[in-house]
Order: sequence, then C-alpha cells, then structure tokens
Amino acid sequence: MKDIPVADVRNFVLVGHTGSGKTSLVDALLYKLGVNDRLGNPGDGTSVADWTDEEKNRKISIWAKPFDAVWRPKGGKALRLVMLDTPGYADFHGQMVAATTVADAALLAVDATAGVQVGTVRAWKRCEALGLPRAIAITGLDKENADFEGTVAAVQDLWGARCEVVTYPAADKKSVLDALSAPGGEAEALRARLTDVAAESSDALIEKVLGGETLTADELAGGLRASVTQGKFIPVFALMARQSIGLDELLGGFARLMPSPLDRPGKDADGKDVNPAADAPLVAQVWRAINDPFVGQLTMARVWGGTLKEKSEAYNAVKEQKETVGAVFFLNGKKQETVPEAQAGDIVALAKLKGTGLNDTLCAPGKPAKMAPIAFPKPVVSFAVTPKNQSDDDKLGPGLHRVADDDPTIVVQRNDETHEVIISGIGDVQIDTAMERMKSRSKVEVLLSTPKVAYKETVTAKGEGHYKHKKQSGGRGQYGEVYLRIEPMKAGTADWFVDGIVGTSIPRNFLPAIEKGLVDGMTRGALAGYPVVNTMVTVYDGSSHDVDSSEIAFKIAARTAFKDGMTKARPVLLEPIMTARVTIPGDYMGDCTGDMNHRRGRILGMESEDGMQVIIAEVPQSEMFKYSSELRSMTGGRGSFEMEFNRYEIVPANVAQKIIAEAAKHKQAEVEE
Ligand SMILES: Nc1nc2c(ncn2[C@@H]2O[C@H](COP(=O)(O)OP(=O)(O)OP(=O)(O)O)[C@@H](O)[C@H]2O)c(=O)[nH]1
Ligand SMILES: [Mg+2]
Repeated sequence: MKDIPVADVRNFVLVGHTGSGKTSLVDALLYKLGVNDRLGNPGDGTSVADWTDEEKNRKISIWAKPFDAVWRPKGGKALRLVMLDTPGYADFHGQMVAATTVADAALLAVDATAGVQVGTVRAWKRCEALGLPRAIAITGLDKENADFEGTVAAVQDLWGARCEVVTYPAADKKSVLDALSAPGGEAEALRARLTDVAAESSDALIEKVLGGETLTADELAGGLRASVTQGKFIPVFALMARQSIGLDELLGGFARLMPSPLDRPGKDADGKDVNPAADAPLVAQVWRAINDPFVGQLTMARVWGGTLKEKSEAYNAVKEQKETVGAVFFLNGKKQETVPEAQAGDIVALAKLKGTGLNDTLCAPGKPAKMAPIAFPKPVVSFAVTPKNQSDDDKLGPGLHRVADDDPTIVVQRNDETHEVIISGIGDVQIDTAMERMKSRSKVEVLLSTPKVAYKETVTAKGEGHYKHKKQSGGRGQYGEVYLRIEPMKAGTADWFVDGIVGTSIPRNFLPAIEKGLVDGMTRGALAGYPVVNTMVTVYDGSSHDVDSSEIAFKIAARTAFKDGMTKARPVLLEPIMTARVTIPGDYMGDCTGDMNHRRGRILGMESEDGMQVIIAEVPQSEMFKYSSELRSMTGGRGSFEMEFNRYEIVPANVAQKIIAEAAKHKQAEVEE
C-alpha cells in the first residue's frame, strides 16, 4: 500500500459484549469500501467476516481476525483501515486479549438497546490495562427501543466526561450527524465541549481559547487527536451498521481523531519504543498462528516498525534462529491478497514459516528485538476426553494437539496419575467448538467427562507391618518373610526406604526385590488404591529359606507387609487444594461466599478491585470442575475466576468415606470382570 503513507493508516480493534454489532460493522465497512460486493450479516450466516463454519453455525465470532480496506472520500485524503474483529463471547476472551495487544486503538461497541454489559466492561478493562486509546460506537440505533442519549449517559456515568459524543443520530433516525461540522444548536453545544477538550491537550491551544479565539478545524482535530492518544478523550460515535448509516461519519472521525501507527509506537519487551519508520529495522510480532484445512498454515504478525518484505530473510529473536519469509498476505475473511511488503500498523499473514509461531518476534538480521509475549488467560475448565470409538485412540492425541495449536487458551495434558487425557480451557462452549472442529478436521468424535481427581494417600502415625509368604506346592516352594515399620515422612525427603536389618535374617541380595515390592505397594495404597506419598518404610527383620527364598517371594512379602503396616498407620486420603481468585460485583458477595462454603472452600481474604469484589479462597479441586458455568449463572455472567494448584491436604473423614467406598466398588467390579 505504498500510495498511502503510514500516517494515514488507522489500525484498531473492535471489542465489546457478544452481539453488540462488531462484526456487522466490519461487514458494513467492507461492503461500503468495495472489499465485498454484498452486505453480509452475521445474524443469518452470510457474514463475510464471520466466515468459518463454526462461526456461521453459532452466529457469533470465535476468532480474532484482521481486515484491510481503503476509504477514498471525495475530495479528501485516502485512509487505510486495518481492523481487528474480536469475539465478545466470554469463552473466546483469549482472542480479544491477543488482538488488543497488536492494535493502536480500540473501538468499543455498545448496543443502544442493551447498554453496557459484562463483555463491555471486560473489554474496557483490557483496554485500560494496555493504555489503549479508544473510541466508543453506540450501535444498533435503527432498532426499536434504541436509546442513544441513555446509552451515552450510562457510558459517561461509568467512565466519565472524557467520553464525549462526536457523531449522533438525526431526530428522524435516518442519518447520523457529525458534531464537528453539522449546523444547529446541538452540534454547537457539542463543539463547545469538544473545544475545551482539545484546548487541554496543549498550552498553545489553551491560551488561544482563553484569549477568546476560535480554534481552526485542524487545530480542533489535532488537539482532540492528541487527547485521544493520551487517553484523555474518548470519542463516541453513533452507528446503524445494518442500514449502512453513520459509516462516513465514523471514518471521517477516525481520520481526524484516532492515532496512526506513528503516534503510538509499540514498546518492546524492555519497554523501549520501536521505531515505526519504514526504513527502521523490522520488528513484527506474531499474535496468532493457525493451521486450518482451508487456509493452510498461517502466521499472523503485526508490523511495529521497518518493512516486512516478501521473499526475504528475517531473524526470529525469540527462537534465536533465521526465518525465511515467503509470501506476505493481507487477509479479508476468506480472501487473501499478496502484497510485496508491509509496514508499521499492518497486520499480515505469512504462509509456511518454518520455525516461527505464536509470541515470536521477527526482526531484521543483526538487529534483534523482542516484543513481550502475550499473557493469555489461564484455563479454568477441564474435561477428561475419550474417543467415542476405541479404534480412534491413535487419532485422539494428534487431533487434540492440532486444536490446541490454534487456540493458545486450550491446554491438552495427560494426567499421569489418573491416566486421563485432560482438555482445559476458558469455557464449555469453547471446548465444545474445539471438539466439533476436531471432528470435522481429524474425524475423531469424543466423549467429555468430569476429570478424575488425583487423590493420594499417606499415613499419620507409626504402624507395624508383617507378612510371611510361604507356598509349598510340590517341587521348589516360595518363602520370604518381612517385618517393617511405616511412618510419616516430610514431603521432599528422598530416602523413603530404610534398611534396618540387623544380622543376616534377610540376605542382602533380596533388598532390591523388597524395594520393588514396596514401590508396588505405594503405587496403589491400602485405602483406595491411590499413590502413597510422604511415607517412610523401615524394613528391620524377616526370615529366609536356603532353597525356597526367591526375589519374587520377597517382593510379594514386602508388598503385603506394606499394606498391612499402612492400614495400622492411620492412613488418610489427600486431595488437591486450589487457590481461587473470584471476581464478582459486590451485590453477589453473599451468594458467592455461601457457595464457596458449600464447596468446602476456605475464604482467605477479600479485596476490591476496579469496582468489583475479589474473593480469595482455598478450595478442593474436586468441587471446582463445574465452577465456571455455575459462577456465570450465579452472577449473570459478571463473575470470573482464576485458580491454580496450591497443595495437597487431608480429605475430611465424611468425604473420604465416600471416595473409599467408590474405590471399593470399582475394585469389586474389576475383580468380577
Ligand atoms: N437492527 C440492527 N441489527 C444489528 C445491527 N448490528 C448488528 N445487528 C444484529 O445483531 C446481531 C449480532 O451482531 P454481530 O455483529 O454478530 O455482533 P458481534 O458484536 O460481532 O457479536 P460477537 O461476535 O458474538 O461478539 C446480528 O443478528 C446482527 O444482524 C444494527 O446496526 N442494526
Ligand atoms: Mg462478531
């Protein structure tokens, strides 16, 4: 896009609650700017932006996607738009996190019938965290019950007078007017307010205004734009995207008010500004990588500085290796357009990179630079996955990994203790769509179930164990006798097996066999068959037989003596305890703490954060598998949480009884099989 200078590029990300009209706005702009020859609608599956099958089926966006278009207003300068559409649905929050990282500004969509919603606040917070300059789009103004003034008032109530209207619907709702140019009292009043905002951006403008002079249109726009970039002013736009009304006014506003890639250079991992100039060294950040059967392997990068040329050599500063860049594309939904080069502000797709993936930085050879990796939200829901048909066992692993490769908020792990394959993510819908994707790509259908808890067993007292293994069945018999003592041991102690044998009651050469028997015993504890931890075993006596003693006999004797000793050493079950941070609006405090108590949670503290309440609690993992959806329904979608493993703790006796009974039932079933 050599004909359009970087100063006339506007790179922005669309964020907001699900259904607030972000994708509809993208469709409307792509149609208006001639990228598409029809007006797509995400609501009926005809969107050009929500083009993947899963998005068409569910009628929501699932992926963050870049779009590229040029606006050539009559008699004005051309403006290039680099737009990133993001999903508003909570489960796909990670996509919004990635896209906001690589945008110069955000356009926050607020539906004029629904107002500020959970997803609106989530997006706002993300923008605040990044210090991202932003604008607000009040959408759906053609809908019955749309309330422009009320929605603006709600926005200002939350985020202050720095949110100010720059375009507004005409009384007949058939057009949208621009406050900077429209005649009439309403526009004049807005202009007076905007003049004050603009004046505050620089001393020169303040003096001019205080001196009673009027600002020129350029001064006004320049002052407002500086304020937007500094986060002091948030222009509010009126839109009826389905009717293609308000688009010119939005574009005009973006040209005048929103920052270009030169106004807000990226910062590298050390906090240093990246030089955005085209002749500066290349710095391009990978924010998404996909391997799609339709589009193939694509790596999406944002150029922060320098020029990314097709068929060139680059250096991957994160992996510390060379990378060959082949074709460079601009994406518009399904459409890919190759371009010879890209510059600051551009979001490009690179095909078939050899060693470059998500969170890598491509830079000029000899000029290494790294952008900070994107901090994705951590998984909070987990399911055990099994193939529906056992014959698909081989396909399961590769299928799951492909799905996880595309979505950095999905983690697939094998739990070595429960022997289950676990898929974790942000929400049930995300996991469901991922499994549908796997079905269509890898032809594997799966069953999802609640994961097993990796319980452990330990002892809380000393216990004596004894077993004599003696068999005489003609020919050579089997003989081995072991006395041992079991006691609790501090976590992390290496030497759990103590040889306390005095004299020659057990010949030394049988010690390895005894140790094997003990390891066997500890793999499946005496209580409910879970691994035994933090337990010390001292073998101190026994007896052997010259002919009949063998390794296998001592192994069996040790294993059985261990079980015997363990039952006498007051064994207990241990369960994983998580630390959870639950963020909720204050109104739900009582419900949520009550619910935590039901889950055997211990509340450690509460704090307030950005107008929300945060509950910090320790809670058993077994009580938290369905928490994500239960918290959402408890709080009308406004609550969220994070949690991580903290430690193992003794399971209370009443709960332990059930787990032990359950294990006994399973064992019985195994025996009968
Ligand atoms: N009448 C009217 N309907 C609209 C307008 N904008 C969007 N809609 C409808 O609202 C629904 C949701 O719109 P989307 O554009 O998919 O919303 P979104 O913000 O992209 O939603 P997510 O992708 O889930 O975050 C669709 O059925 C649209 O047709 C509008 O300006 N007017
Ligand atoms: Mg959408």
